[in-house]
Amino acid sequence: MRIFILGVDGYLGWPLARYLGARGHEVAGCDLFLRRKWVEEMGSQSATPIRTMEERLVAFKENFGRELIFKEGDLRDYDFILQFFKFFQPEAIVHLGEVPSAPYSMIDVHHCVFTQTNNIASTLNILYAMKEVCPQAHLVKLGTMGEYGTPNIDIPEGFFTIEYRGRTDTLPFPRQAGSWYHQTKVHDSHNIMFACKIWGLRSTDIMQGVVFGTRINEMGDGDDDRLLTRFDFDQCFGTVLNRYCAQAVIGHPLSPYGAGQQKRGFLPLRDSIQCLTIAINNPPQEGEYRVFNQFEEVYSVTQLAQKVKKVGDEIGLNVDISNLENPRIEKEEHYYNPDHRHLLDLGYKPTHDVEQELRTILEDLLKYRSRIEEKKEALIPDVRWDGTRRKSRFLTEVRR
Ligand code: USQ
Repeated sequence: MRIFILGVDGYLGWPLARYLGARGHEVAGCDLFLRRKWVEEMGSQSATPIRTMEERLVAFKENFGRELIFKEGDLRDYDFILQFFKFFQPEAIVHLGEVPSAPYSMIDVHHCVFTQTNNIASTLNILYAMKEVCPQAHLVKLGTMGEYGTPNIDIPEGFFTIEYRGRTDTLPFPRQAGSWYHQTKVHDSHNIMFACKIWGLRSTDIMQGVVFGTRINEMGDGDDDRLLTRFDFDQCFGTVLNRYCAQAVIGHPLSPYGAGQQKRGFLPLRDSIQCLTIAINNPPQEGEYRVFNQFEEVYSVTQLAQKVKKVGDEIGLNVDISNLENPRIEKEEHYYNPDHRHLLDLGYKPTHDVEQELRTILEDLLKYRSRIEEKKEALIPDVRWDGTRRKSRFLTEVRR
């Protein structure tokens, strides 16, 4: 299949390209390398020493015996997307090319407006380019479980049937996002659903939980360092469990925020790549907009801190947990019960052994301990949802 990955230089994009390349697919991708710049703006770096795209492309060819067709470009530039689609004629398009960080979007008005315009405009450009060039292609769009928020009822996969004043309909489940970033994904979902309805496009909107991990099940892992994906731990681009692992290897206490009973769906990186591939291999019908809730299991952030402590202590790290004042405005104790059947029905085999996964991450990160140590200040969270405090470095202009 000809598969186009938008955001191919990222945490998910790069391993997905490898996974698909190793399975004989023709892969093309684009990126503007903004993630590298944003992490630098946060005073941080990837714990894993990632290579330049030039080096990655050489390693890709050597490992998988085929080229990854790559172009640097901006998804806000309609003509760039249009020309690349015309050239490559994709059958599946995986859109991972958005700002992925809630805290980054909450820094100030500039970061908020940048996140919203970047994410929403990119998706609209992709939808229009699909309509013009490849209306039969399948858009796999990365959304987030955070679109739903934390309602006091079960969460279905996208839609639910509701009776109101004696009448019944199947409607999108209410979205109650918890950051400007999460709101962008809500807006994208509405725009994609509308494009499917009016133009007959087909799309899978992935409500993904929080991803963690350093590896996927693929050749090159551990053997060829040039194929490593990034691993962020700073307050904006490090997800909670990855941050815990980075904290554990440098002897920094793990940092559940507030009461620490916030629950989320979590999944290892290898499961995320497996699930995206399942979605690609099972496209929806023409005009169909469908939603997959993509996670392995629900945990509270305290349960996960305890798991990291257990595994860390077993390998001699002597891990402490120290709850921090919560910089976010969010429920710290709540009901959380989202469905996640669609991917299992299509053959998703979850990695249930989270502790083994954590052991692998910690062992991988121990090799790069000095890189985390060097940027450990970036672990400290001071982007607050109420906007009251921020370090002077965030006053710099948003990098574009
Ligand atoms: N948290 C802590 N301690 C930390 C960092 C975070 O307790 O050191 C808490 C947060 O307050 C939150 C939870 O952990 O309650 C998750 O935070 P996170 O930073 O891991 O994840 P989030 O901001 O929700 O965003 C991440 C990804 C985003 C994706 C989302 C999926 O960055 O791209 O959309 O996970 S979900 O959380 O299901 O919406």
